[in-house]
Amino acid sequence: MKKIMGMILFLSLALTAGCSSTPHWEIVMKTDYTYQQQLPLTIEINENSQPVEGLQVKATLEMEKMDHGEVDVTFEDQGNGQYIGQAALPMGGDWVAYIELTDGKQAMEQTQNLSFKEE
Ligand SMILES: [Cu+2]
Repeated sequence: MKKIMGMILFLSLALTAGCSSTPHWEIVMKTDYTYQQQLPLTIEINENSQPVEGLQVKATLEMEKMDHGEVDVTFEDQGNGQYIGQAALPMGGDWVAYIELTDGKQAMEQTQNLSFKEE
């Protein structure tokens, strides 16, 4: 049994190593906002708990249940792993952000649900 577990562990490590072209950037993002027409979105990016600077970060936002087309947001590197992008949304509610990160060599995508409460 121990041998099998060791084998499974080895295989999963091999699989993880196999996709080494995928960077291990971890996105921490504020997901709840109070709606405003112009709203700064913040993203924090870490790798092994260390902030990652110098990435190109952009996101495409779509509303979950209504068609408002796509809203593109380009994030600016604020240093220390912090990125801020200005979103101009036609309305609040539930939106989905398709986030793309790249350092010019490696790239990563992540989907994030965002909520904008209208008051
Ligand atoms: Cu809508």
